[in-house]
Amino acid sequence: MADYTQMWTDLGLNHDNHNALLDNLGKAYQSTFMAQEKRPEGMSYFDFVMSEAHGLRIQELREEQEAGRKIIGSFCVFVPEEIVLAAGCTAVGLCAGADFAQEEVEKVLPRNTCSLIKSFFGFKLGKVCPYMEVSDMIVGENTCDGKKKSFEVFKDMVPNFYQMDLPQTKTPMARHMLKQEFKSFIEKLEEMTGTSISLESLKQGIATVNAKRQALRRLSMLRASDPAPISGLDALLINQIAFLDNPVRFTEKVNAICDELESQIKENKGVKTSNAPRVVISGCPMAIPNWKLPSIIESTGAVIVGEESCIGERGQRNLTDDSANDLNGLIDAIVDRYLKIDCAVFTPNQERVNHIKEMSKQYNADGVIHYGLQFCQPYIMESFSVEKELEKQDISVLRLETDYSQEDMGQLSTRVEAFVEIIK
Ligand code: BJ8
Repeated sequence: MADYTQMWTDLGLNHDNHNALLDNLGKAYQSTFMAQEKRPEGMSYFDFVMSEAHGLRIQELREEQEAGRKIIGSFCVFVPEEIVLAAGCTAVGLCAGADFAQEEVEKVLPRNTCSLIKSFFGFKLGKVCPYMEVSDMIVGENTCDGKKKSFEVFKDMVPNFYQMDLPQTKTPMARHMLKQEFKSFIEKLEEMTGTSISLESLKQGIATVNAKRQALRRLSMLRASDPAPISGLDALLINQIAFLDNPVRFTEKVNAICDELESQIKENKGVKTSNAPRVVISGCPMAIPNWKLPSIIESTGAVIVGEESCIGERGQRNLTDDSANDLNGLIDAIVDRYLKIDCAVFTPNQERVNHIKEMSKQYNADGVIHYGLQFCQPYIMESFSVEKELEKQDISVLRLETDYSQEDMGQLSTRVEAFVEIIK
C-alpha cells in the first residue's frame, strides 16, 4: 500500500490506533482468506479492494468530494442507495464488524449492547474508521431499540448526523410513513447538494443499484451448484465489499467472477468436494470485518452456500421496479422494494421464515445455522420461531449466540463441529 499517512492525518485518524487496527486486520485476512485453497482467480480483485480499503478507496472518495460529490455513510440496508446516487452522492456502509476501544465505549453505552452497535461507537471513539471520517452525512435509522437509543448519543459525536425513522410493521399506514421518510431524505440531500433529483437521475440511480443486485443474485444462484464453486467466506467478503466499492466497477467485477464460476461449474469443479455438508447462515448482519463464525464453520469442512442476512440475500435480493414515468411513481416503487426487506424489527415477520425455508431448498442446504449477536433482541427472539418452523420441515437448525470477541471460539467450534457431524 502507498503511504497514506497525510490523508489519514487530514481525516483526523489516530495513527497508533489505526496502525494497530490495520495490523490486526491484515493478519486476520491472511489467515482467514489467503489460506483458503482453490480460490477463484476473480477473488484477486476483491483481495486488492480489501488491501486498499483504507487507502486507495478513501483517496477515490476524497477525489469525488473535490469534484463536488457528497459521501453518505449509513448502517442499514434501509437507506436507499438509489436515492443517494440520484442526488449525485456516493453511498458507503460504515464498518461495524470488529471490537475497538471497548473500554471507552462502555463509558457511554451499557455493557449489554450488541457488538455491532458497540463496534461503530468504538471506531468513532478510537478514530480508526476513514469511511466515518470522510462522510459528509451519516444516516442512522430507527430500527431496533439498541440502534435507536444509541443514536441519541452518537448524534453528538458526529457532525451532519441525519436520523431516518422507519416503520416496524407493513400496514398501509407504515408504507405511508416510509414514503414520507424517503421524501424527507430526498429533501435533505437536495438541500445539501443544491441540486434536485430528477426523473432521469432517479432512473439512473435505480439502474445502477439494480445492476449491482442482479450481479449479486447471479453469484448467489451459482452457489446452488454442487460442488460449491466458491467458499462462503469469499462470497460473504464480496457482499461486504458491495457496501464500500464503486457500484459500477463492483458490478463488473462480480459479473466477471460469475463468468469464471460458471466455467468451473461446467467442468464440475468446486472449492470443496461434492459431499461437503452445506449450510445456510441466517440472522444478524455480518458487517466487515466480521468473519468469525463463517471461518469456524468452513474450517470443519462444511461449506456455506447462502446468507439470509442484510449482508447477503435479505439486503440484496429484491430489485426496484423502474417502469414508472414520473418521480412520484418511482418513489412508490422504491418504497415497495424496501418494504420487502424482512428485518426482524418488523412484526409480524413470517416472510423471513419463508425466505429461510426457500433458501434452504434452493441451495440444497443440509442445515441452517442461526446467528444471533448477543443482546440483539429482534433476531434472538425470532430465532425460536425460526427453529420451530424449520424443524417442522425436517430442516436441522443450530441456534448460536455470540459476539465479536475471540473468547468463545473453542465453545463455538465444538458446537459447530457437532452440528456438521449430524447433518453430514
Ligand atoms: S434491515 S438487520 S441492517 S436494522 S444486531 S443493531 S438489529 S441489536 S443490524 Fe440491521 Fe437494517 Fe435490520 Fe438489516 Fe440491532 Fe440486532 Fe444489534 Fe442489529
